[in-house]
Amino acid sequence: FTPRYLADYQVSAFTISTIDLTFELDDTATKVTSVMSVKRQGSHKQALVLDGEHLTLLSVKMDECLLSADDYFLSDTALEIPTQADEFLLTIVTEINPQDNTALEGLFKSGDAFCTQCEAEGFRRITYYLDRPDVMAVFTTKVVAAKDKYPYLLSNGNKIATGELGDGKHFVQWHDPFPKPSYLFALVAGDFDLLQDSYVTSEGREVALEIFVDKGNLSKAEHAMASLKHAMAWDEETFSLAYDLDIYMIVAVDFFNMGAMENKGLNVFNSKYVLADTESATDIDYFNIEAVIAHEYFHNWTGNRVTCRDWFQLSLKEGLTVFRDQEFSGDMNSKTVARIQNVRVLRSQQFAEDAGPMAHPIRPEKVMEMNNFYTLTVYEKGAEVIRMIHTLLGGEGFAKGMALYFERFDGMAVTCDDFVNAMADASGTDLSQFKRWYSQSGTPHLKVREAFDPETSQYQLTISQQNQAGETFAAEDCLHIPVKIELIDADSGIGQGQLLELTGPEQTWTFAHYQAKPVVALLGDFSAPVKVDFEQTDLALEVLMLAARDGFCRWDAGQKLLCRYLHKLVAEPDYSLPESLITIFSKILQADSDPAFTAEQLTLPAFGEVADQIHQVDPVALVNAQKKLKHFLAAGLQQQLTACYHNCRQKTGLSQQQAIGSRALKNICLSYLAVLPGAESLVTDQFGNAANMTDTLAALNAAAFNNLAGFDSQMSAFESKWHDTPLVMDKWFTIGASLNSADIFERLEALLKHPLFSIKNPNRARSLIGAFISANPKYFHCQTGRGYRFLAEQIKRLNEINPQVASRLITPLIQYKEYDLTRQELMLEQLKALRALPQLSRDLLEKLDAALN
Ligand code: B3K
Ligand code: ZN
Repeated sequence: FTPRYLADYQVSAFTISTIDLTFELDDTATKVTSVMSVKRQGSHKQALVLDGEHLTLLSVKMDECLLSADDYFLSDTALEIPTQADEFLLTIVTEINPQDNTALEGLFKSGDAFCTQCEAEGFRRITYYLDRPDVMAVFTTKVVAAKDKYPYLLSNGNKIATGELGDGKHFVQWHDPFPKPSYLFALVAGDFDLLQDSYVTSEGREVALEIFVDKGNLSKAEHAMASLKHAMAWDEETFSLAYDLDIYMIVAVDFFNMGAMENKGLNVFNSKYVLADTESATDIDYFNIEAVIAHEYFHNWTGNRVTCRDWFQLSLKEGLTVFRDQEFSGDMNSKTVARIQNVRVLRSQQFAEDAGPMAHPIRPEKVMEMNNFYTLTVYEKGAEVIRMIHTLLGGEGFAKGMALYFERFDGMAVTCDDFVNAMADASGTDLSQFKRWYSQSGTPHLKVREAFDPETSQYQLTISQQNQAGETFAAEDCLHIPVKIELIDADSGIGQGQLLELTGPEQTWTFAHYQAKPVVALLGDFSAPVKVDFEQTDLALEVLMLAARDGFCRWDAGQKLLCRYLHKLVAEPDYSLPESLITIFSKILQADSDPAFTAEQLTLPAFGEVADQIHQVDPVALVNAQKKLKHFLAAGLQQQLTACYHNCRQKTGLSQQQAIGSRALKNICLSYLAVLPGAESLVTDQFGNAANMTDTLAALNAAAFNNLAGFDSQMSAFESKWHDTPLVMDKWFTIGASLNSADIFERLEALLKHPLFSIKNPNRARSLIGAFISANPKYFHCQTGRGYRFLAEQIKRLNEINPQVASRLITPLIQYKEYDLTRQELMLEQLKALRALPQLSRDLLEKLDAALN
């Protein structure tokens, strides 16, 4: 396996303008015939080298001439055809085995259905091709299969022919008029229930909307359909982008490596992001479905109409599309709460990635396995970079930039630079320094100082920028950082907002006419993906928690206060927490805020977020600190939490949005109350009377977290009720794996042997293994190293079954440097053992080498 470098990019030696595919579907021997018009690009005499993996080559024909094995070179990864011809028709027949394809890349079976996943480099597992995003062809696809088992045969674009064949077989042929890279190709065949609707675009095009789900799940697709229509309207209103084909299809499948895939006109989705009803899905599931449906839809313009020149440019489509889906979610729900969720993901996961051995810029420079770069950095930090452009240019300037981007590049495969240039040119803003964000890795720090002079009534704010190691950036490395601030007058409590642009190593801003030192709210709306080193007093943070106009800053001040005491408790487990914490959170509970927002304020910072802030943290000391803080707040606020809990429970006549907020607040109250002695009955009562999955899971989680006596019987009741509903059983496995109980390892073994567990199903594997490593830090990090051994064993199994899933799950091990030396050694032991495995996948190899070198 050799790495590839961005610096080595070269235009493809050949291009393909049309491809005509025929699939004769069969579980173990699907025959794929591909007829391509190939053309040499530029004046050179290089051979044609097509990518191909896990393929059986049946025949190759150039124009009318059948090639013999002497006419080409075949390897495990390529088919090389030496030729002098400049333009020819190439016909290739391959055979593939979808049934044995447990990696779920290329053509595979999900239950009884056939489906594909081609991004990033899966098309080469279907046929020999120039499998790179800058080769864009017009696809025509004919699918042939048995009619009784596969009544629906789908591919990209518009249906152009159907027909009956002998032997009970039928065919459907599709044509996609938009030239596209192979990663956007899709095929689905199966028997489904179909939810149909339609949408008339702002351009007057009537679009058929079709969602295909497993039989019996039709009513669970309504929310996805509504979300799709909202997304279509939002993109027309916000960016004047309308849909461009006559049909938009979504298929939900149970076996899928990630969330969903934006194939042109035929999205394939993990059923987790399609299916929902209130009985079986939580409020968070509903939110996520809306977001992912929108994300894939938005890709039709940002990704499909304008795509990436090469995979190093992945953030061109992903950072931008995540930014778009975040804005959409903010408009459809509470903007502040949605923003808080984004920041939690960054701080609890992306910061750790950026500090770990796989740290990379949002535009990586070196890649061994592309699937390893669908990361929080490329997606979430990438979205933050786009958001900063939006902040610097303003909404209108940004919209102009988008318009120019499509005017220049529609139908092309381009780079991140092309995007930023369009933004700069359309708005007349110099973004040359800003572009450094695309090459920078590691989370930057802002070091902040303030000074107040009562004589002159001047307040001064000094901000310097530093790299991850705490060194001030050299002038030539300085980033262009938008810093939104708000100065709150100490007397009136009134705030003044402003946007500062930090471009040098250190800058000072002076503000006049302050009678007393104002309190500064920094990084409003989290205006840059940075860490802030700024020692504000508890008192200042309390002022911000109540008075900052910026909702993010109100929330953030509370989180900062809580982090401060978590740090103290980690250093000194007997530290006695101040009553002032109770006073301020009591005020938060009394404040007349949006309940969803109050719930966020009451939520303690995540384990991963605090772990990232403490050098070589003892993870169990952190778990204990979290527990102690939770207890302290629960005991001090018991009366208010109880009143708030019952108040939320009794509320009636709420809108859907209000009901969601009220449930969030109720359930955070429950999570506090459940840590107190005698809370058992509250949890049991909620479990017994819950009218929706959000409340059921909140009760079960409280029981698991506190290892309450009723846990096992509740879990059995839940299992009997839901054992036929896979997505709900995923939740059951997740809760089972997060139980706070010393016999957890025996329980994990039992869960692995449960008849419904299958490591071949990514959702199921993640729901058990992924949940244990992220939701059960106390036992995952236990001193004996058993948690690490458990994970390493599962990764070893997955290495051969599904390298992509294995590679995601290894994350906490490769980030071993976050933890104390004892844990580091235990984790290293597992990493070394994994590195020694025979048949190590490219995915794991890349990460293990990064971690061990
Ligand atoms: N583009 C896909 C992700 C493909 C992942 C390949 N390993 C989904 C998305 O970002 O919309
Ligand atoms: Zn995407």
